[in-house]
Amino acid sequence: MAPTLDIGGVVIIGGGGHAKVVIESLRAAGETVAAIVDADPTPREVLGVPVLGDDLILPELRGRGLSRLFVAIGDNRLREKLGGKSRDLGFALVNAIHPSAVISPSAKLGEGVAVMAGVVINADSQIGDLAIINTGAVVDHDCQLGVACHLGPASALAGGVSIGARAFLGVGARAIPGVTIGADAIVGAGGVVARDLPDAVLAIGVPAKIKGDRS
Ligand code: JB2
Repeated sequence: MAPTLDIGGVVIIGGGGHAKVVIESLRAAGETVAAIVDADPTPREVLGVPVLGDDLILPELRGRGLSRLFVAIGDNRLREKLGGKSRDLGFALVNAIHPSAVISPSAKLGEGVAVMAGVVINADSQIGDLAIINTGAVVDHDCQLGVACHLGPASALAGGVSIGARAFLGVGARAIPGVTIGADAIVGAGGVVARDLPDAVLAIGVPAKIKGDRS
């Protein structure tokens, strides 16, 4: 365990690729990142942030006064689970919002949300807790995004789109106005959702067609 920790700094869960982008977004927003916990507790640094151990050290970190945390895990279900566990331990889930993102003042963001560089979120859209709005994604007006969903880089939602919990849109995927994408659905890279998708399906192509059932 490092001898000194910035107790105002953010604890990051996960030390992989997603964590790198999150760390740089937090720093760009003026935050300090104090420590990482990772399932692989091998002592190391990720972008200069020490990996202090695995999730078992979270209570100790909380006891040392660290109270702000971000779950930087790309897997939607695991991120949702770890977000709940962190709250149970008394951590507050902070948002990681890159300063280059343009977010409407009427949009509402939950907690533990990642909004990466170049994102646009327009009027009256609502983003659920632990969602990832990845680099360059666009969320037009009046969209509703569920808990722990993930919009991949350069994906785009037209106005009034609803996305269920833990759904994932791959890089460059798009959705036309007003469609609903069910919970746990996956839209493959570049896919265009032109009609509603039920829960837990895999849809690919232009227009996106259902190719699998994930339930
Ligand atoms: O339960 C866990 C756990 N499970 C895996 N607790 C903690 N504390 N850490 C966990 N991990 C760790 O998450 C792994 O040991 C690994 O270090 C990290 C996942 O790293 P990886 O680079 O494989 O995935 P990622 O989640 O950082 O990034 C994925 O999602 C992003 C959104 C990738 O698909 C990226 O390409 C994508 N941009």
